[in-house]
Amino acid sequence: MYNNLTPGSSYSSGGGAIEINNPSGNYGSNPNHIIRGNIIRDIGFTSGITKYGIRAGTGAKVYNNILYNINSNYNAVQCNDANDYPRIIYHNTVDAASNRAVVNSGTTMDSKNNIGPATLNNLPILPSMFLNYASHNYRLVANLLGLDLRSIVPTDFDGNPRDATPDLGAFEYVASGTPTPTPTPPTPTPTPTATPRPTPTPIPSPTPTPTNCIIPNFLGQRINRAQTIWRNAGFTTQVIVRSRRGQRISFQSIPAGTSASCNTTIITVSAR
Ligand SMILES: [Ca+2]
Repeated sequence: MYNNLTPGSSYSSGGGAIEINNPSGNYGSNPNHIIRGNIIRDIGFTSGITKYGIRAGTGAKVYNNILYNINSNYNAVQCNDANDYPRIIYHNTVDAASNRAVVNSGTTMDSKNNIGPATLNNLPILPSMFLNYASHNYRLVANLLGLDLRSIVPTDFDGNPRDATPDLGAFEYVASGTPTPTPTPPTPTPTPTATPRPTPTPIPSPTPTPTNCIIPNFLGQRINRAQTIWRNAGFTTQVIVRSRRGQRISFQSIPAGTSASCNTTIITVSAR
């Protein structure tokens, strides 16, 4: 029995909205009933009547079913009646208190990869597991790793294949939809560029600036002062003096006011 929507009903008191009866234990071999891909919801309370979501009264595989809004007086999945054949309860999403999600009463039950029960290989339900818990969209927002039961449950409620790491509940997590944003790689710290060491500019040897001095006026000066006058003007060379009898200089070989090298200029003065 599969792909049914079963709101608010029950076979009878002690039965389920989906009911596997076991009339007098008459099965000669495991009937292996299959209950998959159903939505069972909105089972209300009726005083004096027991109503389950799914009741497995004999051998059955119950998987990829969704159950919610089952009145808190009732168990969502109930395994009871004769302990004849195993009840395989895999990959159901049971939105109910964990102690009422999948309940076994004296049968050989194998319960794994269900969301709902707080038992080994199952997980109690949390609203944060789902795309929209409030509106009963129980598709997963992330992987919810379970056991690999693909030999029995190869696909999920939507028909998507169970991957190599099957997820708990009726839905395999499918990462289509909104892609996980690729984290922006951190901006690499730039390798500091080596500051080139400046090539030292060679300090030019100073070109000796020829120092010039101004030729002084010797005319009318005493001949014996010629060297002093020359030196006072800044020249370092020796004045050539030609004197006859006169005491006063009447001739100089370079006119006064001429600019000339202080260190190399040779001047001749004479008196008559
Ligand atoms: Ca998976």
